[in-house]
Amino acid sequence: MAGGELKLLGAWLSVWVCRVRIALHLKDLSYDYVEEDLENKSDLLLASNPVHKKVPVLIHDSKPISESLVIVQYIDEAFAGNGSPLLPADPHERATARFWAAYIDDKLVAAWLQAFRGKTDEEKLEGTRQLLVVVETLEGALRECSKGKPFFSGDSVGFLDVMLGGLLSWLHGTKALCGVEFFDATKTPLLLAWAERFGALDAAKATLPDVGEVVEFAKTRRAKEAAAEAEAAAAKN
Ligand SMILES: N[C@@H](CCC(=O)N[C@@H](CS)C(=O)NCC(=O)O)C(=O)O
Ligand SMILES: *[C@@H]1O[C@H](CO)[C@@H](O)[C@H](O)[C@H]1NC(C)=O
Repeated sequence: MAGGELKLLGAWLSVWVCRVRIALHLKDLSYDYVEEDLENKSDLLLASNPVHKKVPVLIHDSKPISESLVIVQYIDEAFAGNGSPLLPADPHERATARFWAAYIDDKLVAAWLQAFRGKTDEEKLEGTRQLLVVVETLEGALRECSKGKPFFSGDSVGFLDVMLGGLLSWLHGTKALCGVEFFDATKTPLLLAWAERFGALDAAKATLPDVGEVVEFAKTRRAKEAAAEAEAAAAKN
């Protein structure tokens, strides 16, 4: 088992940071958590992730690792002796898990953001339409990956569960923020049951932010952005 000091640079609202915290919890690893002010980033963050300047960054024995997808795989490899592996052993199953993780990062996030902050009502509507397609596609992915078991990875939580699970508080806020339910008993019963099961895990309860706080934060930020845009438009005239 690899040892060493672990420090995580994060932000409480970040779904990407949540992924890493969930993985660290599942592997029973203790770490120093540093909350970053994203409006005023620390020198450590700027030096550790000079390319993107984003959280999460995991620093293991002074060596930084960035990008949630990369970090979670790193944790799985560097601490292989802790708990059960997150990624499956079979190369094709590993590839499938990574494929769906990329789908979540590309398609799900793009549709969600468009539904949340499209510039016009039409743009938002198109976002919610895309979101519904994404959710049904993910329902199919869960059906295929889980093969009737409780998680994407089967009997226990794995890589893809962590990848989607990190987003859980925000996904529960979808109705309040985007106007459509993400988890729907009729359309996506498997995902709905998965979300309940995942949310009940210690690793989720200990790491995921409160849904109400996330929704409040997002609404406030959206209102501030709208006010700034209106001000900029008024200044032009
Ligand atoms: N693809 C990255 C996304 C990370 C990301 O977008 N982090 C946001 C916080 S939610 C951030 O640090 N933003 C600061 C900025 O863009 O200046 C990952 O998976 O880790
Ligand atoms: C930015 O952070 C530094 C130290 O991390 C602090 O001294 C400074 O007051 C902060 N500035 C603002 C505007 O919050």
